[in-house]
Amino acid sequence: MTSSQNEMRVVLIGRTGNGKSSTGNSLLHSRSAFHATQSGQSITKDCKPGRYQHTDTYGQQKTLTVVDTPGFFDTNTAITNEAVEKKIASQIFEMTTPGVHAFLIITRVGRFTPEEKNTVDFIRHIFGPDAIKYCIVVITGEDQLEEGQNLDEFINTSPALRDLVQACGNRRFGINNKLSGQPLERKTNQLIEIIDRMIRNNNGSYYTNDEYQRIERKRQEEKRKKEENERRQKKAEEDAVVARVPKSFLLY
Ligand SMILES: Nc1nc2c(ncn2[C@@H]2O[C@H](COP(=O)(O)OP(=O)(O)O)[C@@H](O)[C@H]2O)c(=O)[nH]1
Ligand SMILES: [Mg+2]
Repeated sequence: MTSSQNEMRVVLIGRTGNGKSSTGNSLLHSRSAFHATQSGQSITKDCKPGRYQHTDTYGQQKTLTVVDTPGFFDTNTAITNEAVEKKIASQIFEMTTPGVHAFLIITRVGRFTPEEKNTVDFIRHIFGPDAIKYCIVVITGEDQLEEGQNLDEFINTSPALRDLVQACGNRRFGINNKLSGQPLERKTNQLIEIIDRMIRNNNGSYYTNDEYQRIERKRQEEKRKKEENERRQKKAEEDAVVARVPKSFLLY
């Protein structure tokens, strides 16, 4: 098993207030890894990673990295500006190198707006056309579904949401982040299983592109230079010790 199979890197994307930070906390078994807020205001303009050691039903461990993002796709805010978009994209690249296993498009029961359908275009624009194969629509506020309504019935009430789910290969998941303990754990385990299944359908691999490969090459080059410097420094120190030893000693 390669180390990449022991890792799962997930990015949360969606409008502010849709439940990104809450879903991130649920996945990380934490209440405070990310700051969730009632106000619907975007708190930070930076991405943030969180980590959790996940054990699956077979006892296999993997490091789950979740990257929370600011409201990438908020309308009418400065965040949609090209420069900010680029900055957030570069943070996502840095935090998920060498690639992303899953983009979770977070939407919310009762809050879905038709413009959110454009999220897939943003993802294509930033990450490339194939990134869509790594997307799952996660609908938070499952507790707010109407009495007797299931998730698919809810999805079918909005043609735009149905289109979004279809664009994501019908991969969708409902979650209530207000749950806690075992019921919440069952939910997050199900979500991780869906991600695992998607990874298997994507030839067991994560999404990567030229930008990731450039960052990875840069990292490898920096690592090589650091090791080379350490080697040089060690050699210089050893030479200095030898130089300090009286010559007569070295003869014997
Ligand atoms: N009822 C309910 N509220 C939720 C759920 N998920 C998130 N929230 C609430 O929705 C609000 C916005 O959530 P937050 O995670 O900050 O959204 P973000 O802006 O996308 O990061 C907070 O008050 C959360 O407590 C959910 O599944 N059910
Ligand atoms: Mg948030």
